[in-house]
Amino acid sequence: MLKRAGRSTPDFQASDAAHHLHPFTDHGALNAEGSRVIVKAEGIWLWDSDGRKILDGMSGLWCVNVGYGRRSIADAVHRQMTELPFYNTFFKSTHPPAVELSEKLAAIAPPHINRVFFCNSGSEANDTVIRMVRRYWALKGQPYRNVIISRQNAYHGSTMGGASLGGMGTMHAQGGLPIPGIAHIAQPYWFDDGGDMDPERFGLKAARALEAAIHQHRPENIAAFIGEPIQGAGGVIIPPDSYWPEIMRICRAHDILAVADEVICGFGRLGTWFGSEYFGIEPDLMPIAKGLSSGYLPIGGVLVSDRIADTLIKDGGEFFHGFTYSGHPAACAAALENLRIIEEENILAHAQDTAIPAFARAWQSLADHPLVGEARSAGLLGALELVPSKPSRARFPAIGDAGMICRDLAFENGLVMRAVRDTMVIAPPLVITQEEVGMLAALARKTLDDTLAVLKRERLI
Ligand code: PXG
Repeated sequence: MLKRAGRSTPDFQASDAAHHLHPFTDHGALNAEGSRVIVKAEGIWLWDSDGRKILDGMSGLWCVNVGYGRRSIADAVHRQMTELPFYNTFFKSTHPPAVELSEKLAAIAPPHINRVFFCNSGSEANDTVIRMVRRYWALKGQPYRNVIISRQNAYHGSTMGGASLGGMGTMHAQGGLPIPGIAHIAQPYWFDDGGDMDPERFGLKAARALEAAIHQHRPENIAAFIGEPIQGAGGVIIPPDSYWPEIMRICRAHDILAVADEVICGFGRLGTWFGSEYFGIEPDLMPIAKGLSSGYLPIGGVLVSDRIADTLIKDGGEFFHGFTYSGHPAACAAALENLRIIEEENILAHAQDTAIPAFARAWQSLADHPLVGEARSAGLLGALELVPSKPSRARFPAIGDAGMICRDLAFENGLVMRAVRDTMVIAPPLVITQEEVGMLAALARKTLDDTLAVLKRERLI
């Protein structure tokens, strides 16, 4: 057993149960089992406090794009902490890491985007989106344009604003959400909602729900549409090709701002710098976080198009918004080194030419498993739909049981794979090698076999 400062796994677990409230956690269930204690990581691999090696198929939480163990990020942060550990970016101040990271982001963003507003997380980025979009329309003399349209089952964070933009019913049911002025339309989830329609026709139908919502809330009141290029936390929902072009056509036809939440899809997840590039769309705002620093330090931001930035700057006066740690020097230094690694190691090319094709083949090979109703992937995002009797797309009667069993067995087998209801999702680091993709697929197949055996034993199938 690996010990840290003389502490054993049960010791960590007892103290964790006594003092630590975890995010998105049923503490009764957690404390009955005890937390898994992760003590170190290298590349795509984690080690727990019992010395078990686990393949991290989730890149931490969809974020460790360049993999673990990057000494040069630690060194860059150390240098920055020694030189200037903190200074704010309010009150006419700035500092080199914030300047250099803004410059770099402007260079990799699409040509119509040249500015960034910094914050500390994806949730704060989306709260910033709400405030910025409404401020923009107020400055344009249309303050009544304040409705933002999002999708059911979207995830945009856990603050009051982020959770309101998100379309998670379970979150809305706690704490009186959503806040006013947010509307939700159906998601482009062909597997669950497509029925007999072919995916491309279904994609158009799902996009046209936006047009219907615009009319329902009256076009003159609509400020923006927000969507993740591919929904991550909702279950790696990959929209049909017809979806995003139609969404953009509708936004432009009604002069509505388009926001692409790039928190998961940004920074190489789909083999391109941004998910917007992957789908060929040009949004007005792009909230970012996660892969911006590969999770080494917390940092987020909103990439702001010239259209919006020019209005805020020229007509705006003061925008009363920001955070103590907006553009934190150490976090900016981590992000800069992370972006340097992505460029100098040609990680996007590795993803496009090697990792993604290998992953796509390996993931697709799981489609023949009796439990798998659909295996889909885009870039290094994948999902498996678990069903009781294929080819029917009907779900298990008790939704979520099969997914939870599969997730726990994956861990036992040494693979982190997440369950969203009965959809297994995966998002390995971009640096995964062909050989490691093979290991991932073998672990996933063994986990599916074990899950099937348990479901049969428990008479759930
Ligand atoms: N937008 C998107 C698209 C996200 O995926 C956020 C915003 C919020 O980011 P912060 O940094 O505030 O957490 C996210 C976060 C899950 C899971 O279980 C997903 C996220 C966060 C926590 C859990 O899949 N995504």
